Amino acid sequence: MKNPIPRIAAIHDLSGLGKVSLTAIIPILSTMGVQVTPLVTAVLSSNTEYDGFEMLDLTKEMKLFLNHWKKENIKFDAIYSGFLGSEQQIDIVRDVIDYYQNDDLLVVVDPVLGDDGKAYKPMTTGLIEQMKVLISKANTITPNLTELCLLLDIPYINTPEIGQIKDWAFQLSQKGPENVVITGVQNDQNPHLTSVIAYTKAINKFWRVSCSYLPASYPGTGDIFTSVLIGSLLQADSLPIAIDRAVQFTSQAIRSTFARDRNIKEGVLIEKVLDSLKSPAIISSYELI
Ligand code: PXL
Repeated sequence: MKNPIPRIAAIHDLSGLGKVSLTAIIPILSTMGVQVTPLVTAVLSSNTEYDGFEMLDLTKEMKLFLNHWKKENIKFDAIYSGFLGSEQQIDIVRDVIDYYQNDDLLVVVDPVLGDDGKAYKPMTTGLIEQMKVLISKANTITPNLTELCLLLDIPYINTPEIGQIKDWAFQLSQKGPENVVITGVQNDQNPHLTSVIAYTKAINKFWRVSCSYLPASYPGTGDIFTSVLIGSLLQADSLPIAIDRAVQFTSQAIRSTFARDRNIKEGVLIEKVLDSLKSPAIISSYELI
């Protein structure tokens, strides 16, 4: 039977201090009318930006929890994975995708591997190789430029030309995903703008959504962006409109936080702007490129 409201399996960690992963994903998707069923990868005292955080790894429990789910007759409309700490966890995500596969399943993989040209410390070569396999099972992926370069085995360039980025997006789509959404692209013509560049394979079209750039980098904004993107796709918005809503919401959340004297590690104040997600998409600044 069809779910009365869309249900998503969210495979992410739960961090106490600092708004990232499930503490951002659950309120955003609930506000957008989506039921989140978490498969928790780890529990942390805070996000990893804080010194001295404590962490409980749940890889072993994830397998047990998934075995329990398999005994219940549930159907997912979407699966969403983010930061994964080991090759074993990536294997489990592949198992979740294979088990719940159906013609309408939306599979979104945020291939969290690095930023600013560098892989994050815990990322091993093996984990990057496994992530390349995982993205082949996704409909939609949301890498930043660093992650795109790691997935394509190419050297990192900070501000590539738009033609180059389009070519890379196309190359990633050839590995499997229908939609490739590249986040945090600096505009090569205007340093005051930051853009998301995307490619939809089925209609062979490239999109750009831009917003003004603020000089601050908060943890969790990638999770916020991808959650709104998914909520919008599950409301049957087109990809460029879903990106537009995600860019607008993330930018509003950053703006609601930016002018305050607050520790950056705490992330952004999504509760200030959550209600804006209840309105349908307002059009819209996407461009066909
Ligand atoms: O995706 C952001 C994120 C998720 N999980 C943990 C993090 C962060 C960012 O800092 O520390 C534990």
